[in-house]
Amino acid sequence: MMPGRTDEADRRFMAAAIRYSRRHLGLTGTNPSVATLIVADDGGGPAVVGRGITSLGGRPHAEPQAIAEAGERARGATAYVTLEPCAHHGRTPPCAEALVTAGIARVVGAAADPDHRVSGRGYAILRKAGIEVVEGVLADAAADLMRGYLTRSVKKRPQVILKLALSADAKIGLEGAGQVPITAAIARSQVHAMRAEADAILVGIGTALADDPSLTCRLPGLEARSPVRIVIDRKMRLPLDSALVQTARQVPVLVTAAGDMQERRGPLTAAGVGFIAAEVHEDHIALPELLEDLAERGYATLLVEGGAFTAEAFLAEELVDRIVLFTGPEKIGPRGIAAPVDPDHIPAGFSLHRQAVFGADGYFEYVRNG
Ligand code: AOF
Ligand code: ZN
Repeated sequence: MMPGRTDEADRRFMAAAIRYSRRHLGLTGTNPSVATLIVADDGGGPAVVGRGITSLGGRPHAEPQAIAEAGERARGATAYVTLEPCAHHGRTPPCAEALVTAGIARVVGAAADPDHRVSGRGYAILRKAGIEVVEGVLADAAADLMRGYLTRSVKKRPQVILKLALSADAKIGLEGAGQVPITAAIARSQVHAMRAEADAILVGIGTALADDPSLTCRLPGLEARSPVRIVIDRKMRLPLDSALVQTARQVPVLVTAAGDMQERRGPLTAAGVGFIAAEVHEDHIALPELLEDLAERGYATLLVEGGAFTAEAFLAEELVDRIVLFTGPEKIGPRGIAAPVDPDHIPAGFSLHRQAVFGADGYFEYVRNG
């Protein structure tokens, strides 16, 4: 086979594996959602004979499932793995060893694994057993979907995605007007899909009071994928009759609890709300410490949905990894609340990563460089 053709086929199967890995985003706990495709050529051209994806909650891993499906056809086949196969004995035996035992001849990997128990050891086990290993195929695309896992592993905080909806004149709402519709149904369903893929959603108390949002995923069939909802609430002002509190028994709500506000906990606790003991710096909840706490709780991706004050605070402390802006076609006017960031004013250090159009609405996604 021509070398060029092999590369092309490798990229094609890896792209399919990466697309497949997206399916369990937000469902694998502290594990990344990894996919494995086993591809064999029984004479009729290469074909997928086994598929695996990290299970709900994080285990079993992807590889043993793909191997089980492939059965004997795994012998001599190529395995496409979106993350370096693990090398450690956890609750499951190392996936690298499982690939060796199954008789896989060739492993094509995408992202490297920073987990100190893996980090190069997985590939080393494979090579030692005589398996041909190609590393780093579509590594950036795979890492893009695992950014939560990678950020939590390396920085000990969740990946922070800042999402805002902007009017045509770069406003995010109107003082005292509650929720102002900015985008139409397609863009809104994209927001709900982002919620499903996140581990936690956060808003400031200003937004909770002004908009009374419920912050759940309401895509038909995906309602159960609503992640935990967090409110930064220095003075614990979240009303008992708010949509968040009223739904706290269906989808968890956590309120940042500063030490001097203990007396407000009782009624919220009775309503099913939980608390995060938070540090206060200069009368504001300290964000780096809060993020550290969220990472310890196992949250790998945090979706920050506003408002302006909260968005500015995360941006000012350089705690935002990704900015997603939805833009609507109508203007809100001079009385509107100015957006802290808009497509013409993106902070230094971010690059445009993806752009799309949903009807009359726009979608702009920026990622922090490096
Ligand atoms: C794989 N395949 O599908 C996933 C991997 O706690 P454990 O034993 O499940 O190990 C967690 C680590 O396993 C995690 O930090 C990452 O290094 C790796 N995830 N590895 O071979 C998979 N999800
Ligand atoms: Zn594994």
